[in-house]
Amino acid sequence: MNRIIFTRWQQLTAALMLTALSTFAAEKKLNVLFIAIDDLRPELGCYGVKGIKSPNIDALAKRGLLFSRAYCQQAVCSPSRTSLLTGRRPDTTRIYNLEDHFRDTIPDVVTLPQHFKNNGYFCQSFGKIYHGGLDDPKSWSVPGFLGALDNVLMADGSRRTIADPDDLTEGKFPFIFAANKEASGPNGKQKPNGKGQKGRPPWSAPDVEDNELSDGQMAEKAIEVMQNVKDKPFFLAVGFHKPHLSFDAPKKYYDLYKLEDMKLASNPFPPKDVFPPAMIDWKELRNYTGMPQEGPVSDQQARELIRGYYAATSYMDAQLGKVLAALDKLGLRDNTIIILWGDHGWQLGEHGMWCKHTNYETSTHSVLMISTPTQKKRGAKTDALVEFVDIYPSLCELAGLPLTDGLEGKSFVPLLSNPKKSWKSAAFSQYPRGPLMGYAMRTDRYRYVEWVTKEKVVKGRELYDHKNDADENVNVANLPANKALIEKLSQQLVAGWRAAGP
Ligand SMILES: [Ca+2]
Repeated sequence: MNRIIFTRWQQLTAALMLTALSTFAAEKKLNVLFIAIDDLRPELGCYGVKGIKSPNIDALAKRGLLFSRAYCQQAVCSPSRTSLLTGRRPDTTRIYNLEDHFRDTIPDVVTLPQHFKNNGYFCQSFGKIYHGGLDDPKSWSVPGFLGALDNVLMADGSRRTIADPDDLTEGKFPFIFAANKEASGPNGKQKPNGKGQKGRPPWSAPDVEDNELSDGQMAEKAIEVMQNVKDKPFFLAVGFHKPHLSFDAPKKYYDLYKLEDMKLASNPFPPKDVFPPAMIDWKELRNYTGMPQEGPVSDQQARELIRGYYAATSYMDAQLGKVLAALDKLGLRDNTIIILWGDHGWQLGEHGMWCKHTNYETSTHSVLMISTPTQKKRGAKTDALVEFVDIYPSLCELAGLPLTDGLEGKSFVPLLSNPKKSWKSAAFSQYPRGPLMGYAMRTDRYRYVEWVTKEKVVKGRELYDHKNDADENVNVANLPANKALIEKLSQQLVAGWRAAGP
């Protein structure tokens, strides 16, 4: 009898505590600081990379959970961001390019920030959250701060405003180009050849202050708004442009790195037995002045590009540090969820390729970490396979918001308390190439890709065994010995994310 009373008392206490907790959640909503970083691959100290200086991201990882195996759903800006922000995969958003808008394909979708806005949050974006020119006013409480290069210092000391970094041409901004030529040294390897469509080099190291380039300005604006809205629940989305091309960063960040220390990729060749459509000719980089129109970059250029990527990353990291310091100074850390993600990976010369746009590990594997006020384990790492579509339901759970309909990811919140928990059996990405769609699946051990027609006829397969071949240098899909394995993986790929758990 006593035991029954005791059990009931326990149940009652638990119920009361739950009510108290949910009342607390309702009264004291957790803020969200949502940090998007353009083209950031896991080339960071906290991911075990030596030589790159990313102290602020590393410090955030120490205060949160780092996802060592997070995958984007399509390795290019707008499809990846649209998928993440709507919680749906590209075959549902039907956004596979940089032109179409999801309001035309899935007009009534409730985006992640829109859902927070509908639940009483102040939502604003800074810089690139949706891809340039494809913003979504319904997502925000007020228009975003999009003046990416507002107020740029000119060589004559005057200031100019431009809306789009792609307008950054030598004619309009000679000081950046002059600094670049100077930094290139007497060999003039970076001298413009006049062929680049954008008319600017892929990197520059102007001797300017942080806030004379766009990410510095964005950090200042985000801090200013954070101060103004600190007393209401907020969802602030800060989208840093770097390390996206062109790698423009103040000279002091270039001074952190020596060109001769930059390590070239060990595999500057296509995978053995590759299915050719899997590869790209990295036109995005070739468009920049001084880059070859065909064939590989020189070793000197490769080192300059890697140094540029590192310098741009360190510059962005320093701006992020200012935003996080402001959050601390305002006493908001204890009431704010911080999530940081890169929108996809980047090839730094692996397989002889640059930029993104592939289904390889180098393109689909990106950065993800989260730090919440309540998490018990800090500085932990999880090897669980997670996908960017998981971010939407995870933030809902952490903030105590209901899930919206149609989400195609799974909240990874259980991993915060148990990073070793058994999780998804696979992560899925895809990339269109001409008439084909490449469907990629990353399991614990394998990367398996099928290239299919509209009618789902398989035209090519790739299989990389990460146990023996972490760099994906040998496609073993066509080996007779792997026939049964291919059959099994193909079934798993076709069964898709719904069957992958957890
Ligand atoms: Ca991007």
